[in-house]
Amino acid sequence: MEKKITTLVLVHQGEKVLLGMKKRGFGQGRWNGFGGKLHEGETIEQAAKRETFEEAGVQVGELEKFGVMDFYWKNKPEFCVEVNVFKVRIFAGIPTESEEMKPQWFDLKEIPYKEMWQDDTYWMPLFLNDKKFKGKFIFDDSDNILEKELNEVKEI
Ligand code: 6OG
Repeated sequence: MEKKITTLVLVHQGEKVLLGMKKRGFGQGRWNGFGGKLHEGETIEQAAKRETFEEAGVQVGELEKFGVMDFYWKNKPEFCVEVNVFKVRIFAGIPTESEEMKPQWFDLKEIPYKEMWQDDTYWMPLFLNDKKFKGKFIFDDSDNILEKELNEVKEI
């Protein structure tokens, strides 16, 4: 099994959430939080902060871990992406476009789910209501969900 460990950071302040349009690579053309793979020797938290700075130009304060999910693709059974989801409420700097991401604030009532990964539709409402979760999703070739498992948990 080839497991890719990744991070995902969403800045959530009151009625707004900061998302970025992914301009290249995995998930291109979708709005998402900021994040990516770990560099050698990094903890998950260090990688989460570094990626958010590289992709959106903001320095984040405390990271709160909200979820862990495993993603699989039916035609690639030996491959898994683990996404560690963090919430950030405080940051320094001005969200700035990078080569990888174009950041934009969204009102919680206007989250662009149609232009996001399908799994976001399920876990984002929990996340925005401060609920923690664990999940597993299986996708087809076109990134449509074939199977899902998502549970609210007390502790991650
Ligand atoms: P790079 O491999 O480009 O980082 N990611 C996902 N995010 C959501 N919301 N749903 C998924 O469902 C995802 N799969 C991966 C993790 C990839 C970034 O995309 C996230 C990373 O932040 C399949 O470095």
